[in-house]
Amino acid sequence: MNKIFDNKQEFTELYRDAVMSISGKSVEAASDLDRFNALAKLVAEKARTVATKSDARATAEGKKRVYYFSIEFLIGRLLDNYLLNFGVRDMVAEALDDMGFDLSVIENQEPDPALGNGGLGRLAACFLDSMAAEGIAGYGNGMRYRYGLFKQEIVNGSQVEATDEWLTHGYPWEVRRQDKAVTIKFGGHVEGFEENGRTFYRTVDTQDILAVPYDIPVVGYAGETVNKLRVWAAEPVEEHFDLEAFNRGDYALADAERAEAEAISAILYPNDAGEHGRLLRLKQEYLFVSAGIYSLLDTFEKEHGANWELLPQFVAIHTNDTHPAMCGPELMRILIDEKKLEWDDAWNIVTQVVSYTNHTILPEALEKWPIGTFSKLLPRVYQIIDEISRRWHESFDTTQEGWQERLRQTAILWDGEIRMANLSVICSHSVNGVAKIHSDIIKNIVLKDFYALTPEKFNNKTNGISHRRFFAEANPTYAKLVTEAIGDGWLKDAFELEKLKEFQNDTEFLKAVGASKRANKERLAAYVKAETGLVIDPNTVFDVQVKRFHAYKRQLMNIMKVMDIYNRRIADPNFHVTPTTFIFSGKAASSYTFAKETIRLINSVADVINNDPRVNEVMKVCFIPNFRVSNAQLIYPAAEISEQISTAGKEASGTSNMKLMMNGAITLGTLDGANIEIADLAGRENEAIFGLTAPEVEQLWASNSYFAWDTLNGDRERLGRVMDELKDNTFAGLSGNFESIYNELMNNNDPDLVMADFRSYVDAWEKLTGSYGDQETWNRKALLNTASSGWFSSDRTIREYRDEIWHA
Ligand code: RUG
Repeated sequence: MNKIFDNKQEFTELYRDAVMSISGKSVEAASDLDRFNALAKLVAEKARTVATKSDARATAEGKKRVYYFSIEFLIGRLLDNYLLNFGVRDMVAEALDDMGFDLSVIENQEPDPALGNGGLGRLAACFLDSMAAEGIAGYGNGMRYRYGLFKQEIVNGSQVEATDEWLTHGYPWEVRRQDKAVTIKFGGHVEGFEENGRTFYRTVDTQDILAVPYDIPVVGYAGETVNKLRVWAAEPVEEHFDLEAFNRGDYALADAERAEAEAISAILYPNDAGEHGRLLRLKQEYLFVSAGIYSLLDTFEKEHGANWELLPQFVAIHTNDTHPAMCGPELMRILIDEKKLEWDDAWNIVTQVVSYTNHTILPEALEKWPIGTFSKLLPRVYQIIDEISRRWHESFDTTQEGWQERLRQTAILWDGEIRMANLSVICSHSVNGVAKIHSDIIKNIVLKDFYALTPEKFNNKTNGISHRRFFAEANPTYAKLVTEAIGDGWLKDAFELEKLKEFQNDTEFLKAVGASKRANKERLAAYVKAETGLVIDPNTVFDVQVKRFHAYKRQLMNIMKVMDIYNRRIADPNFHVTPTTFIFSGKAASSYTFAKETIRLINSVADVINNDPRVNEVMKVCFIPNFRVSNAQLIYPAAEISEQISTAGKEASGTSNMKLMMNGAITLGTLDGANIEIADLAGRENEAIFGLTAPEVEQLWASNSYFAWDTLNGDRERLGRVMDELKDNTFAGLSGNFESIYNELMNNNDPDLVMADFRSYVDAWEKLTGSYGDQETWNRKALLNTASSGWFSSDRTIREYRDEIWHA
């Protein structure tokens, strides 16, 4: 363990100085924010010192460097994590306590940067953590959005979006690297020129933007390796402040150029409904791709000279989904136009360096760009894509039967659009899905024509999570219990959690597991009370569904279950309900009406149920606003039921399922995404599996044999009642009825099979909660979930990427 402070005394002296230097005050007189900034600055400085050594070691050892390109990095708060990874968390807490301060209060001052939407962005952050823990020279490359994903407020039950101003008080972890800024060229036109008898191309009359990097240290567990996350901000190349306009009082015009440039990195995922927003998104994608590639080539050239043929030996570029799909064409452009390589040599390099992860099979989430928009913004990149596409067509063996259909499916340019997933596959040497079932669906359905052509490219890498952040850090009471039982080796090697199986029949240990869950429930209840005013009872089952809102994730089915149980209890006060708190949290995209209506429905049902004394003893509904990494770390440890109820075949993997499993929640889920692997590892008997399977769903649609109306008519009493209540004012008190949800289901034949799975879901829930009374058995299941969860550490996932994709 590379401890950054030798002892309490050394830390205390350094810390007092740090507070004085940033605030000009003694630690006693400073504010909590000052105390946080000083501590973060101190740790960041130490981290940067280690980073310099890690970097020098990578150079000396000729290590291959891995660049993880992602438009999202949902890193969460860093201070606690870095104290833990440097092995000084307890010592720092004690030293602060001696000075009269509480570490957790100081940590709560840290902004929680929302530089991502959900699973994809958090996965990228977990991967950074694990790359550093595994000693890989691995770097994140992304965007520094001035405003992260919106802050969610709930007003009259509805989601209202507010700006996420995470940089207001500065961000002590980042360092601006003006010296590494890169000029990015947009627009203009391509012209050819002759040099040594060869024709080369360049883009002229461009609008240039400066991409300025900010580096954030990534501290690996044990503190031996510190890597970095480099995020790019857009700025004007030169200041063109219009003094005349300013003196006229036209301030906006005076600084118009800066505003225009900065807009590119202003916000995560600008609303892509209109052409304007989409164009901004495309600019973002190109900016972080181009700047990232220039930056990594610069490092390569310093280490290995202009020996570009060595690039595959020393560099891996991983593209997280299709947002960085331009990595292939942009690297081609630079190698051909600027490094003067021949096409075939450049292509050989690119296709050995670039790899791609697919995260979704939903057609609407597979990116496509209109050729017109794209070629105007990036004319030379478009030419390269066009040439890749031409050569792809040429490579087809037209004597083979069915080649036309195969070409149609795999084409890059089609119907006036650029298909970014196809581009990614063609430019990559490896294509992976994120759970076994998802990788199989990719191979057999979504990308089956590519799979037929190059089966060797395709592989599975089931997702993972940082067990240190989401277990050790988030759940200190349980983690302490585990360490007392099996030692702390599991922090490094999560497979050691397996040793907990020895305690499955130890009554006292199981009681302690239950007690730790209880403490976490109390902690969450206090948070909920402070945030929303709602009082929830830690004696009830905490049933949790926390994730982005999306129709296929079926939060709707969950709240319909709550409505059904409510109806039955009201009809019959003797109907047994295991006292439960139904907890929801998550954001809906600002333009996604159905998802926003589902949030409004949950809050409206909550309003009725929470104020109905007839059911209050046995049920409460709780919506926790503004789901983000920091409150997720409070929610997962308190959960007893993990709701993973997506329509089978639609959730690529899911990762909250893993975090909840690790924290001892029992999965109530469909056989979808990584739920399947969870059930296999922990044993079906320790989860509650229900519903249609992916092949059954496929068969249902293929045979045209599902009729939502028939399902409704077959269950008028319960399902019919719930559906009627969407329109009959039962839950309209807060802000009206829910016709749009009703219509979406009934007019579109229940596209996510909510009604088809409704009864088996409610039955499974009743059976599961019915067993809650036997606490020993319940706690044993919880323990076996934790004990089986080591495989879901992102350390394991990263080792697979390292060995099978990056060869680093
Ligand atoms: O929806 C998927 C999740 O199933 C998955 O666990 C996560 C990480 O692999 O990625 C999510 N995802 C997919 N986020 N964005 C997309 C499509 O761009």
